[in-house]
Parts: sequence; structure tokens; C-alpha cells
Amino acid sequence: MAPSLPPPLPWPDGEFRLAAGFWSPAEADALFAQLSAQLAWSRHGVRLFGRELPAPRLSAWHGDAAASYRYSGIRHAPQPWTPALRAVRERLAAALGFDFNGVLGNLYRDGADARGWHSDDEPELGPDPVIASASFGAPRRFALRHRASGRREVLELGHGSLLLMAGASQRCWQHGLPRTARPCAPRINLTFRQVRPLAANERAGVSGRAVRAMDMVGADNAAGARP
Ligand SMILES: [Mn+2]
Repeated sequence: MAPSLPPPLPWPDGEFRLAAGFWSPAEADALFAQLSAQLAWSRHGVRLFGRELPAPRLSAWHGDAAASYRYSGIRHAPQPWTPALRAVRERLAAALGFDFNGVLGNLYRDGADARGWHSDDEPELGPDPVIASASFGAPRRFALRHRASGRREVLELGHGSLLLMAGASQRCWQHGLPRTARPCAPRINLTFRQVRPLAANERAGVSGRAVRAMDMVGADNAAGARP
């Protein structure tokens, strides 16, 4: 997919494409100002070992009314699209030939704001989701590690960059945004997603990890790939 983006990075088990200047500096400046002023930023909680703790970043979930979404163990109803989010969504749809129905915004206020290792693998996203990650503001180092081999990679996601993650990228890799001790201005990251309606067993409270594990067992058995 995405012939208008650079070719995939030469990594196994997933499609990663990075377009450093997908938005011009002037476009990125305007988007950063609009997004920081207009999104429904709040400090969400993350559920960790049964306790809810404040996340080290501000977040906002916007999207179509049906795109209810759960991340970090907590369900969020979508806020409506803002003009800036709608413009980014339409630009992505034109370039990628793929439409998204929701977007998770994260605002990293300084180098102490961060995101731990995870994959974008919530059951609402279905298997092998397409994730378009747009960055505005200060550049930050985006860390990746391959689940099976432990191979590590680092990308710098700069002002106006677009990182496309597709194929097995969320099944086979984890990613995170490490803290940094050096002075760091704010960064906004938008990850556009296609959220599908939940099946009954998922609505009934089966955890995302359990569903994913069941999906993987089924897929591996079907392919004969795992003992
Ligand atoms: Mn993520």
C-alpha cells in the first residue's frame, strides 16, 4: 500500500514507512498550533497491576461516533472531529488510499512525558491494523523492539513527519517513546486508526490481551507455524 510514501524500512515482520517531511514546516507549524488549542486534552489514567495511575502525557480520542475505543485498559467515547483533525485525515486518505475513523492524540509536554513499551493491538483494531502516526513539534526518539528476536531500532520522528505501520508491525514489534533528560519542547503525536465494532465476547469484558492471544493461537495453528 501507499505508493506515495517511501519504500518500507528493511526490517522483518511488519511494514514501516517513514516520510520525514510529509507536511511542510509551515503546514506543521499551523497544525501544531491548532491541535494544541483545540483537542480535548486530558490526563488519562493507565491501569497497571490493577491500579489506575495518571499517564505521563496528555491524551485525546477523537473520531466517528461509532468509534468507541479502549486503550491502557480504559474505554473512551470519541470526541468529534476538529477542522485540523479532519484536514489531516483527508490528506492521509488521499495519500494512502485508506480511510481512518478515529485518532488518538498524545501531547508530550516535555522530555519527562513518555510512553512505555506496547503495541497498538487492541481488539477493536482487528488483526494487522494500519496505523498512520503523524508528529508535530519537537522531534523525539521512537524506539522499537522485535518481540521474537529482541532486535532494536530507533527512529527520530520530527516536525511534520508521517510513520505508517502496517502488516505484522503490531503483532511482531513493540514500540515506545522513552523519556529524555535533555531540554525538550512539546510534541504532538496523532495515531490514526480504523476501529471496528466489537464482537459480543469482546464487549462482555474479555481483555484485549486474552483476545489477541486467542487470535494468535488460531492463526499459528492454521499456518502450522508454531509447535
Ligand atoms: Mn502506540
